[in-house]
Amino acid sequence: MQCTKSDKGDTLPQVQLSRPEDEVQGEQDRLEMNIEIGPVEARLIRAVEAQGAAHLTLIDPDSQDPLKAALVAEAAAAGGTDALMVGGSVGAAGLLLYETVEKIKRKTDLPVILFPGGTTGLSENADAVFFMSLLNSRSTAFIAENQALGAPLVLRYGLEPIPMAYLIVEPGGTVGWVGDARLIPRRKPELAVAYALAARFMGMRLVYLEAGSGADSPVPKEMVAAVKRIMGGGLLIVGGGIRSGAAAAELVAAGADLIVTGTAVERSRDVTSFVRELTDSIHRRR
Ligand code: 1GP
Repeated sequence: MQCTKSDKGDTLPQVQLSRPEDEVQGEQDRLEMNIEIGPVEARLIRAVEAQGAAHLTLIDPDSQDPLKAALVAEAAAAGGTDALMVGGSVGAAGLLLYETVEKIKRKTDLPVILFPGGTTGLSENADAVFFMSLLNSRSTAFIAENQALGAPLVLRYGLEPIPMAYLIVEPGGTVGWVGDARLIPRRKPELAVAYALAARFMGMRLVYLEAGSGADSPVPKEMVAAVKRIMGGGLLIVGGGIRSGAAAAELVAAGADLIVTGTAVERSRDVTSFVRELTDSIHRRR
């Protein structure tokens, strides 16, 4: 560490504020690239185009140890899931998150997309991040502040940001409580449409309708259909409480492009068969 004299003449440690030029240039290059659709988002789009819909397996690092998480990911990949999401509302952070991603990446080549609850949900060894704003939160922290604090890390880590509106529908579960969401009533699809339209006008390419992990029932299909009508070329993600191929197929028939399942996959005794049931039910159903 270099030392320098202060005005008062004593010797102070000098903090290295500048970073190597090649690192900064790397960030500049990524900044140019990230303005457009990146490789992971492009892969999701291609999967939806080719199969009619795609499936994402959500792994919460807080639900099992990293090795078990990696085995679930490997089994889900064998069942035909299209990508992996890693994150959770509580405890999906730090070393546990890093090791979970690390072990998953050793077991599968599928893209790993972070699903963060805040800046601590970022990990540099993932491929991409759902860079999302919880538009129906009462708290500006979940709409814009966590995003502002996390954006420089996303750039530094080289994660692909996938711009997404996150909308929480009744009952909302843990994430609804943690995210201080003004839950969209299940019988008010027009409110979900209004938020989704606002998201599109703000340039977000994806909209996620979330009923909350472990919800008794998924987002109503009438709401999915109403939102799909205004999505244009954007992708509509639906998750929360989806427990069977039949439920997933109904949502895809209503307009969901991407189906997320977490709890049911993690609890399944035969992850590969269960994910195969889900993927067989949604692929080429439209
Ligand atoms: C939660 O939508 C996801 O964020 C997945 O929900 O755990 O109910 O599958 P489940």
